[in-house]
Amino acid sequence: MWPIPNAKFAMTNPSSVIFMSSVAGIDSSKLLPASLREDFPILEQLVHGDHPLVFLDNAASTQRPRQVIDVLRRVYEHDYANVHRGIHTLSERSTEQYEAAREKVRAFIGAEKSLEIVFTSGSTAGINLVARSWGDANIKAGDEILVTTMEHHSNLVPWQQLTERSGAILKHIPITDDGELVLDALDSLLTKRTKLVAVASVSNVLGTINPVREIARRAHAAGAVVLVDAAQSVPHVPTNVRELGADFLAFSGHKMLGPTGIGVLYGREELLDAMPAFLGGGSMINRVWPDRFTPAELPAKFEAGTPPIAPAIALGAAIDYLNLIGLEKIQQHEHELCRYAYERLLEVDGLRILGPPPDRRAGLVSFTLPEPHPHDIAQLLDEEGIAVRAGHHCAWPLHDRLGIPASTRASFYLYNTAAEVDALAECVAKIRDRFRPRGRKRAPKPA
Ligand code: 7TS
Repeated sequence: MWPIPNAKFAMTNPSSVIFMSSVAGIDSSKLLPASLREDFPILEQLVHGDHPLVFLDNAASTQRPRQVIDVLRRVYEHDYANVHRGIHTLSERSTEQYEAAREKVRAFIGAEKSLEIVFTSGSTAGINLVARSWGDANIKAGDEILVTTMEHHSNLVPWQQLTERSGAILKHIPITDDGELVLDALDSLLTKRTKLVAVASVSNVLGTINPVREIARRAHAAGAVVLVDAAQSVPHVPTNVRELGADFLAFSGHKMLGPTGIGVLYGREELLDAMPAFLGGGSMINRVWPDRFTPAELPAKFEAGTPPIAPAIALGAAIDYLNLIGLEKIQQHEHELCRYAYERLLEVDGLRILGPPPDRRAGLVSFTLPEPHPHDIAQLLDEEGIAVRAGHHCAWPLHDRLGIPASTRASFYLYNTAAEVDALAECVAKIRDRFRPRGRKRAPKPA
């Protein structure tokens, strides 16, 4: 039997007995110890009266352990000053820790050099940087940019804007009804005119794990550059940019236990070097005259102005925390929770899960019910203390393709438990029963 995740949860939730009753379908040897929840103070609270918070909105943003919060506090209480400017003690301390964080990021994603790591404010900022700097310099009318039907708007709109500016053409790798890429279409979609393939490594709605390595291999053979939107993969699965074949790769700190306002753009040195500076201002220059400037070396060339100093240092602490637990173990934990959620949610009559089966997906489950609307489902779950996201999840074209206006999404991270999956499934079943059209009986369970 799965151990009670924390004593408070079981004691303060009268219905937790029900939640605990059906955990036989889970292999607890594959889960992380629930005691690590003690590192996350925010998870200890009750919401809407006596409901323990069940936080299943991690694909939107995760929570932070004390170890990360403590580093933020230490930096501001002890070490903070602007970086790469002062010769004084605090500036030197700040600069040293900021650059140490860059080195941690480099090692975490297997980049060759730390000058290939550009600190941004998040995935969106990183992708826009590439679209503006690399895109404006390299894309012209008639060129083609290839994305997929399942992209988050952050990896779609910047390319739409680039095609508007340049007269280039945007094409999409289609998906199957199961939410997987139709790789066979790649051969005809990749042409001599394809200059860029921009693809999410994991879909934020379907959980689909895309075959990025294979896509990159074929894109490179066609002479195209590959950008990976890794917002939903770097926090959850071991990543090696060189093995993946990524020329650019973007992700966000707040989705991996770090603060908001910090993200990373990895770019191959050769590409970053050849790109014009994007934002202009302090720090990104080598020399300035009244009428011109020369850009700084990498990565400063792309870090104009005062960067997110404390958030970058705290991102380093988040990486330390993830490394301590081990990304393989985190991945296995999420996979087991996701597999279990998949199984439990499918017990709910009429519930449709979007995307591929659990063995081919990352740790999130989006679903719809015939009734009520996903927003109502999310609100009713919230009343029970369960935080999920509802809507189009910034993937409107994907929802159009699936023929639905919206979906409800539960997304897991290292601190979630099987009991929380049970809480979700029990509440969704209750909601389904409440909204079942009058006179309709529950369909018999399959034998
Ligand atoms: N790419 C993907 C695949 C994402 O899931 C997100 C955020 C982004 C890019 C943008 O990241 P940001 O940190 O720059 O905002 N996804 C979500 C989500 O699914 N719900 O809220 C934000």
